[in-house]
Amino acid sequence: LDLEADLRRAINSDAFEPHYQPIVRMSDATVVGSEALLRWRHEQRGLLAPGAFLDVGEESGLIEQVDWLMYARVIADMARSDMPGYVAINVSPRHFRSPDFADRLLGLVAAAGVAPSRLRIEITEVALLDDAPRISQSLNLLRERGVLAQLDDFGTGFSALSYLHRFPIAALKIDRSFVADLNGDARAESVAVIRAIVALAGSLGIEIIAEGVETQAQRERLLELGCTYAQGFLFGRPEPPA
Ligand code: G
Ligand code: G
Ligand code: MN
Ligand code: NA
Repeated sequence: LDLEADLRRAINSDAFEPHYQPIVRMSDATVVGSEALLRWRHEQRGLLAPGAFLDVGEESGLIEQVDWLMYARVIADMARSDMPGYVAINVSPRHFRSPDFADRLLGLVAAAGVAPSRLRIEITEVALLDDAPRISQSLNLLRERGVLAQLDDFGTGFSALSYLHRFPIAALKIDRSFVADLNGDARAESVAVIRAIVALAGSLGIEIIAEGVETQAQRERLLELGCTYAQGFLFGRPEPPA
């Protein structure tokens, strides 16, 4: 079982497809956008989520090619159908090592006739640690053209607050581990972390998206805590574009 060899073959046969999960305004469940989530249609093993192959993709560097195939599919879906709001793609930190990442992405969007403001990118804090000047250059160029960035899995990494004014970040996605703790007897630490993130984001004009919202009780608690947007099984699972 050689996953790297399988991944190489899958790249040649373009065996990747996006699924989409809605992002909603929690107060009235209006869909404001979606996140595009990578799936691999593996010949023997069926449909694989990134957890099954992301490590191999990152270590081998193959994730860059996979991502470009994925982005082309997403942008084709956006051109073909009127998906509500924005679509957020996940961007591996590796991409910021290429100085032409932003131009290449903007080129795909322009060629498809898709408005750049319909696209967002999701990055993790790891990306921001790498090479700050180059990354802020890419993020600034994308923002100038209308492609906003959201910071994924926020609260789990270094969460250096200095990122937030050094880089143009439009939204923070609160990691689902904090949301999972918001039950009847919510753990005080998770509530404190969410409160702090909400206060910080509010003062910087950054949107908050809570991830992994599964219950009505979590939704109500998050609204009380001042979170505006959410993603999770309560509102919708990742689904093929149709
Ligand atoms: O849907 P799932 O739980 O398998 O997604 C797990 C993680 O995989 C996501 O949180 C995201 O960070 C990563 N991921 C999803 N889609 C993509 C993609 O298109 N490219 C990259 N590089 N990572 C992705
Ligand atoms: O990029 P990111 O790591 O945020 O990817 C989101 C992942 O979380 C996807 O793989 C998706 O399948 C998963 N997910 C989305 N909503 C929920 C949820 O409500 N609960 C749980 N446990 N996982 C979720
Ligand atoms: Mn994401
Ligand atoms: Na996330």
